[in-house]
Amino acid sequence: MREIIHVQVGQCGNQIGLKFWDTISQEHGIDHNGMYHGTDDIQKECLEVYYNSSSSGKYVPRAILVDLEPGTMNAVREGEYANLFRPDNFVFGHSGAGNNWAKGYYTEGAELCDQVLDVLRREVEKTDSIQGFQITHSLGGGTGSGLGTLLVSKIKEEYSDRILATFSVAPSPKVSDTVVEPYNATLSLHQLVENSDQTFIISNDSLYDICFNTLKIKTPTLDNLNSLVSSVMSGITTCLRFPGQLNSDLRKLGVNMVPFPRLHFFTTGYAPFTPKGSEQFKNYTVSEITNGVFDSRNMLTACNPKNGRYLTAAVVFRGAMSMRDVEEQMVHVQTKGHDNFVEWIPNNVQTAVCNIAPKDVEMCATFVGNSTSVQELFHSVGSQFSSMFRRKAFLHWYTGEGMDEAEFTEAEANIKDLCREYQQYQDAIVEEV
Ligand SMILES: Nc1nc2c(ncn2[C@@H]2O[C@H](COP(=O)(O)OP(=O)(O)OP(=O)(O)O)[C@@H](O)[C@H]2O)c(=O)[nH]1
Ligand SMILES: [Mg+2]
Repeated sequence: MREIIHVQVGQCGNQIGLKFWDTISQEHGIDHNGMYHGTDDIQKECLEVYYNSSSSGKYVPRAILVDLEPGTMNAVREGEYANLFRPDNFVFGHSGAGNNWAKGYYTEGAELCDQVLDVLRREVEKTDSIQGFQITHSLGGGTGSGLGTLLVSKIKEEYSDRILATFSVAPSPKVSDTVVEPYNATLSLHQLVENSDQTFIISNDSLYDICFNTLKIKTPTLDNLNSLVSSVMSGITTCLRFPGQLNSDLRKLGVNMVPFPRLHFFTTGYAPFTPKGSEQFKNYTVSEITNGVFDSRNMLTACNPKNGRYLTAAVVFRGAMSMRDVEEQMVHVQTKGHDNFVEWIPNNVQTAVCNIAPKDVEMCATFVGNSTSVQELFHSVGSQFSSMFRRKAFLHWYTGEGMDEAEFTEAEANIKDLCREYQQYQDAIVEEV
């Protein structure tokens, strides 16, 4: 079996990680204690990808839960999933990283890192033929961003032939009021450019807007935002968890989605989003779902795909629907928006259909795009970074942890280069041969 080991780091990483396990456990018929009560054998077929099975019949997530403070872990241990996770896989410190990337990467986090890697190696030993790792974290805090990206680089070093994917939550002033988030996010992105193979970017800005504008939630909570994240994570991992053809492992997804190694930052999207209470009035068609998933209002990444071009994209449909219907609709959206796709990568949109719908919806689609418009998000974080860095504001918190100012300069330059690369491919046209 092609196993995946999941690592959730920091408060945000743990919250969205927990929601992910909640969602996929329900989809696979696994209860809070790890016991299978499914109704369809198909739920069981690929369980080993994300779960270890024990001789007692219990399914245990291949998950490691990490934080520099004990609070988040205690919440898990006292919550409804207290018995699901392996107790040895909770790794935590006591001090926190206080929103400081340098504490996560260089000092407090570096001290905890070996302990996490020990647990990780033990999990790897339990696998038969591991395909890779996935990490959930935020980019704006100290632990998930600092220790999270330290783990990314260590894992990449030790398991260089395996795929490393991250689900990375980008900060938004609407959701948080911590001033140094652009520093933490830029320093993290600098690491992810080099060491991650695939990064699914989820912006708190977009999550907030979807909750507020589309779902009509007046004061969205983190829990509301995280439900959207788990729908998308469940959608993206569908083909890894259920038998099927397309992108059925992380490597295939990477081969199809990443035309140049540094350009592995994916925008994500989902459809349908239905306000609570109006579900019973909706009867979606494949056409609505397909149009929805390409609509910029349904994107969970803070950039407008209309301002860029797709190098590649993939859509995973779920539910009972005809493949032919899906194919027709996909051709239709691509023809209609053909300027939005680079023409020098033929057939750059992949489609998968999984007949098993998620819980509570009859059909849905999840979108993954490698869009040059993602540079908008990098520009936005980068310009906030630069305006503070120019005046060396808050820098002492980082240099106080032993960090060199040069690393700030390098991170800033790397993100600017990345934007230039995206722009170059956005402008590229087919050349006559
Ligand atoms: N979507 C979402 N974002 C969150 C959540 N919790 C925190 N964030 C965002 O994550 C960033 C802060 O990072 P945290 O994950 O809280 O920080 P941490 O990794 O625990 O690091 P420190 O607490 O600084 O040691 C901010 O941008 C928050 O808006 C969550 O549950 N969901
Ligand atoms: Mg924290």
